[in-house]
Amino acid sequence: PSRVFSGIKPSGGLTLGNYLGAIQRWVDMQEDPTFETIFCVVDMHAITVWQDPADLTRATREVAAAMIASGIDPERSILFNQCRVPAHAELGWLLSCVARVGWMNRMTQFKDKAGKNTEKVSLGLYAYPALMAADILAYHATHVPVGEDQKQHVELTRDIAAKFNHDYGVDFFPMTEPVIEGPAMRVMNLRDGSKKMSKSGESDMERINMLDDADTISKKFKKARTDPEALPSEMDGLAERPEARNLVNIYAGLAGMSSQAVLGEYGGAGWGTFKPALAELAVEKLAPVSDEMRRLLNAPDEIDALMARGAERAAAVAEPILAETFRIMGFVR
Ligand code: AQP
Repeated sequence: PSRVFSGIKPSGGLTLGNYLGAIQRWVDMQEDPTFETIFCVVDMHAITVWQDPADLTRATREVAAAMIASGIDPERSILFNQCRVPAHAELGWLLSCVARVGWMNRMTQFKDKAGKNTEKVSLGLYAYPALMAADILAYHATHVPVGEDQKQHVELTRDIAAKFNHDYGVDFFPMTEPVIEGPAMRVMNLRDGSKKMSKSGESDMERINMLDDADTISKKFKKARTDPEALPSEMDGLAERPEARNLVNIYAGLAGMSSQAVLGEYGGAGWGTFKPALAELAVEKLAPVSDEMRRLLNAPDEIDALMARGAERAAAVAEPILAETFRIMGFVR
């Protein structure tokens, strides 16, 4: 069967980018009977940049709550947090010894996140794509739904799998496919259409958080950067207008329609019409999810118990794959 693995870092409050680019699509995959689905709160990735311990604890539960509130069913899918399954860290080390430094040097996300400061960031930030490869390959996952920004890391996972198979003369790790689709595969920053919407971006005004209330959502869309032009009726008209395109794509992602269909409805409309409509749609979609998240977060013990059960199921899949990896490499255990 096809096996899906994906994860989210608990590195802050979740954004509309995480929701549209990841969680919403995971729910669709869970509903597809051809897929077995495994979703992980990748807490060990979060600490590649400093996390206050209390924030990490809170964000870990928030990510789990967001998944459950959005429709991830912890019975049908395997839902857990990464640190509970040691196979991730163990396979991460093995695969760090397969990955090449030259490959890591090409990772654009590292360059974006480290900026000019490459000497001062953690070694983990640099090495983390090898841990991500382990997350995926520990389950022999065949499909990884991700946003555009993560495509390069899934391609790296394939390179690592191929080199392992080649070096040890086996056909063991699968060639995992990234699954990237939909209008919201890259949700951009509301203040700068050339940057992606991120949990850890500087200003809260540049992102919609899943837990924002209706007033905050309206205010953020109202203040979102745009241009003075009305909306065109064709997508071509948005080619040089990144901020406008982003808002149209967000609308499309929330409404479950194509961006072209959104322009079919709103072509010719000004921002005074479109922004309030977008805010209303976002509130309509997010309010039930955030209400349920708040309810779940009032019972952290229940969330923890669910993740612990998920971790047992995850370990049952990953442990034999890890054991076989050690065996292939010649370890005496
Ligand atoms: N802006 C986005 N548009 C579409 N998809 C996005 N994703 C993240 N941002 C967007 C997708 O969400 C999943 C989980 O991402 P992550 O939390 O593991 O890491 P990230 O991509 O680094 O997310 P952030 O929000 O930018 O976090 P910080 O600021 O802490 O680094 C992935 O599938 C990702 O593609």
